Amino acid sequence: MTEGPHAPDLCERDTDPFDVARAAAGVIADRTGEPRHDVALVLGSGWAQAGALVGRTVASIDNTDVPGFAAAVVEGHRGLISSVAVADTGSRALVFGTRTHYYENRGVRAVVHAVRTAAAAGCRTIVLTNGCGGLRPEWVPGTPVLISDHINLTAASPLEGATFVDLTDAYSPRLRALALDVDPSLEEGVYVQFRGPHYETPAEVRMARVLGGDLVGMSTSLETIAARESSLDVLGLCLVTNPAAGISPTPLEHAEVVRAGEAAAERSGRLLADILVRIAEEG
Ligand code: 8IG
Repeated sequence: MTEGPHAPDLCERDTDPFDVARAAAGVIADRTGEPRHDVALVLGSGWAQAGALVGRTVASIDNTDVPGFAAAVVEGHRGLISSVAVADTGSRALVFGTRTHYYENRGVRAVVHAVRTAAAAGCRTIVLTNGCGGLRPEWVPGTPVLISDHINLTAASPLEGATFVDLTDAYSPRLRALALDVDPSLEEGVYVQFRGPHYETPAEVRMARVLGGDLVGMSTSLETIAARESSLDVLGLCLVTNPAAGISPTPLEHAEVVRAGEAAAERSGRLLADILVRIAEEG
């Protein structure tokens, strides 16, 4: 990789995405003054406020200054990569304020670039958060749910060539136990990644249920696959922001969802902060 930060060519067939990730990690190290980070955090819909509670932000870099990253497209997402000191643990978190979704058509490499950059920056653990639809009626908007496993319905993979990665326990049982220790009332569920960007039909939601799903969304699964390829331990955290299509008898009002998300921000923020402290303490 000799290209500058504005010409990463992540999509070029001849480009090694891991070279771009190493270049990105180099820029992050230079710009944050931190040669290595310990844990990575990807903030999905509904988690931005929660992310602010994680610790003291030491440095923030615009995505567009880092090789392979593009500006955020989803409104309400910030295209910032931040270096955050986790409480007084001495642990440094690399916080991605936004993600690239598969439906953006930038290619799967772009979708998992943050994950590979986190690994290249020294992270051993990644916390992937998202906003999603819930398949269980009791999960009212604002309910945080741990991902226990996933079903990838994108028909895509971030792995290229004959790269066989085991996905048994892809969502670290150790980290799930740690999260449950922080908050014993947390629920767990199977996350189903659809391609999007449209939401599901009620028939597709019923299908997801039959398949064993509990949550529907448009992210996370492909990132988890890439994280396992790079030997990162994964914790997946969903914020149910709406009942999936056809689950609620009445169409949900957007204002209600927003209120529920705001009401949940304090709980999800504290949860995230406490989990990162425990990860810092226990590795
Ligand atoms: I926020 O109901 C959010 N993201 N696929 N379905 C899918 N993605 C989502 C949903 C949902 N809610």
